[in-house]
Amino acid sequence: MTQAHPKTGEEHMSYDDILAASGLTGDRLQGGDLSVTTPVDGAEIARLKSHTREDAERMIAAASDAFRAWRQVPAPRRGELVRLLGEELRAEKENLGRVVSLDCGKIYQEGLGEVQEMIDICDFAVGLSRQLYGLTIASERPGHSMRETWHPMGVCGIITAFNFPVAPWAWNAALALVCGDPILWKPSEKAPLSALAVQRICERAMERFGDAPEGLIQTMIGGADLGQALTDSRDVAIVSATGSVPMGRKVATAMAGRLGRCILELGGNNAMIVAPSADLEMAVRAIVFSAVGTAGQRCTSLRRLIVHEDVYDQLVPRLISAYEGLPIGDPLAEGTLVGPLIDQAAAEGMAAALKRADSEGGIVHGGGRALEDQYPGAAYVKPAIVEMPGQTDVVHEETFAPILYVMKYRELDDAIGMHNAVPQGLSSCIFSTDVRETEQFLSAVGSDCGIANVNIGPSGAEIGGAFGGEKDTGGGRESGSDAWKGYMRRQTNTINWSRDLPLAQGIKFDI
Ligand code: UN1
Repeated sequence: MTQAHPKTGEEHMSYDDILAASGLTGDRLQGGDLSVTTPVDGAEIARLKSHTREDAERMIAAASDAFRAWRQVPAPRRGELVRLLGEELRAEKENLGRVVSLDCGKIYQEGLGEVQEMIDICDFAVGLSRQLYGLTIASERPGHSMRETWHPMGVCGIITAFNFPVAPWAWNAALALVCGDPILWKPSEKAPLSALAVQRICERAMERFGDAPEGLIQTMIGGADLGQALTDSRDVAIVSATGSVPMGRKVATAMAGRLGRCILELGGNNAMIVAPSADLEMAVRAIVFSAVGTAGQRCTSLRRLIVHEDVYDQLVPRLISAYEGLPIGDPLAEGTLVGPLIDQAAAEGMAAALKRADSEGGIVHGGGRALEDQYPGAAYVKPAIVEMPGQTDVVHEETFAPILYVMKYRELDDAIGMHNAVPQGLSSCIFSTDVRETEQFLSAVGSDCGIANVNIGPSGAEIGGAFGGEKDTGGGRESGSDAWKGYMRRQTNTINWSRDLPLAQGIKFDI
């Protein structure tokens, strides 16, 4: 089964070979209840056996046992496991990148980028394993010291989405492992093969490591009931979930019910403000990458463009013509920039949003299905630009598809007002060469998002910064900076090294 690129006719590896190169072969892929199709052409590429709720309970118990051992392993030694994982990922970058592309339909270049994010966070976490720093704090009492210590927290459940089937797992996994927490992964049932490939890579790293406890790194395949097993169990200290706002609300509600900790990275409705002083050449490139990259299926995808009226007529026609030349097609073939949507429901969601935009006064450029004859079972679409008369209802929603709503502004304060008037708060950016404008955008009265950029698009964040956002995005932070603190428990210690017992706040209590 080889595939040819629609323009170049070039052929690439068969699906079976792609899976086999990552060790995914044989019985494991056959005879199960979960049909896995590739968005590339809609073909079934595996039938996996789903884990049951009982399996999930067993895995949680194994992870709890692993915790009792892993928390005692010195953090730099835990870092060694993550270092080996990074090495294995480097060796498997191309193979895994291809599986990611086949599994979720993103172009191979972006599949590679995702694996690179995994490698980067492993490197980051290895360094971190020697830097899980606490504080020393001045005590108000003579002969006393105070400090703050960070301890492993417990089992970390990781729920991930189809659009980034491996990198968000790695942001959580690499940190959790060095922090002393076993991990239990529930990948999207729409893209489970990447997770199986990663689990194999982890097993190799653990084998080389030597004495990793059984149950330290596990993956369970199946639907929402498995996610529920994680949120229901008091033995899962942390649940980190990436996905839709409704899914996040369910996780948050269940975790709140048992006062567990959750880290949420949910939807975005990310905007760019293009100011009159912007470098439009750069802006066009940034807009196209962030609006059509991953076929508009990133949580960080650019969805709203707020353009100053003085540059609107220069910018928008250039975008429309750039969109017309975009190579849409097989994501595994070289030269493709826009792969398929994940499934038919996603294409229907896009069509419905465009219809609503039209009825709300929008002028739609592009949109509609592509390559239907060649791939009748897949969901290829033409990315759309929609000129809107204002920020209408449909623009407030995140439609997981390549739709870019374009609106005009005159005053920066109004543009920032529009920018912040949506329920989501993940990523944002401004294109401007005026430092007053850019600093205002980054200030307390500027963007209300977790990520705010200047002269780059909203997507494609590096792993060194904390990743996440406010409002409906869920408030969690993953990846770099001090996000590791979300995977540990903080302990305040007061040590009396005097021969007296003074009480804090000067309280007298003589017996
Ligand atoms: C996601 O879409 O869930 O910033 C993650 C980015 C990538 C991660 C996206 N580094 O676009």
